[in-house]
Amino acid sequence: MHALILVDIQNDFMPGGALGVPQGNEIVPLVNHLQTLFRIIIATKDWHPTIHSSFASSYPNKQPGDIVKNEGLDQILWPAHCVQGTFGADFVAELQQNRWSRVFLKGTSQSIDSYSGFYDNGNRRATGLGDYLDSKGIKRVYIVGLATDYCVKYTALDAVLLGFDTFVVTDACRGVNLNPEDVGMALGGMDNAGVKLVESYELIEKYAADGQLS
Ligand code: VGL
Ligand code: ZN
Repeated sequence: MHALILVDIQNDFMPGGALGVPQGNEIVPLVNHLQTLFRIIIATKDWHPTIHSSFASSYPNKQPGDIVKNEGLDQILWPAHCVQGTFGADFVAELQQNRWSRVFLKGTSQSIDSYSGFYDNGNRRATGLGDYLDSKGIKRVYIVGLATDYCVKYTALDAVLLGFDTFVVTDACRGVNLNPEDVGMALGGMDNAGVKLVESYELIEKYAADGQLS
């Protein structure tokens, strides 16, 4: 069995949002099309408390982009984003949501961030996504969403570590690129770790030929 995982396709990650990902909006129609190829679709949602250790605004005299030590980990500081219950945290309205099996929340603990959809950045607490996939007999995951160089990357790396056959659909992702080479580095790192990088046309053609993706 295979599943499609939609990572953090939320208003604050759209251009103009609090943590706008350049061209992040462009993936939405493609992600909607890819959803039609899957029976099991799971979404992750960045869901932070108002004061969160990843927000520059939570510290005196810190700016987005600064790095602090938090619980022994390097934490990049971001503008406040995806605050629980706000419009910015909502899924993008154009995203089809009616066929999703489950939504997993991440970044909900004030004291530690969570880029991966599976675990927080200190690997301390699981979101439940891994157990859920196991309970459904999922062996292969296809990952799309935002952002390539953060949450997509760490979700994919954890998926490999957990033993899933892991694909990232590169044209259905966009990155932040704080540095212009970040997305390229993230893709290289995923490739090295055993993530399979594919483009959406490969899935669409395979589905048209076989009627299934596995
Ligand atoms: C993300 C930075 C902070 C992401 C979430 O979804 O990639 N990036 N929070
Ligand atoms: Zn976040």
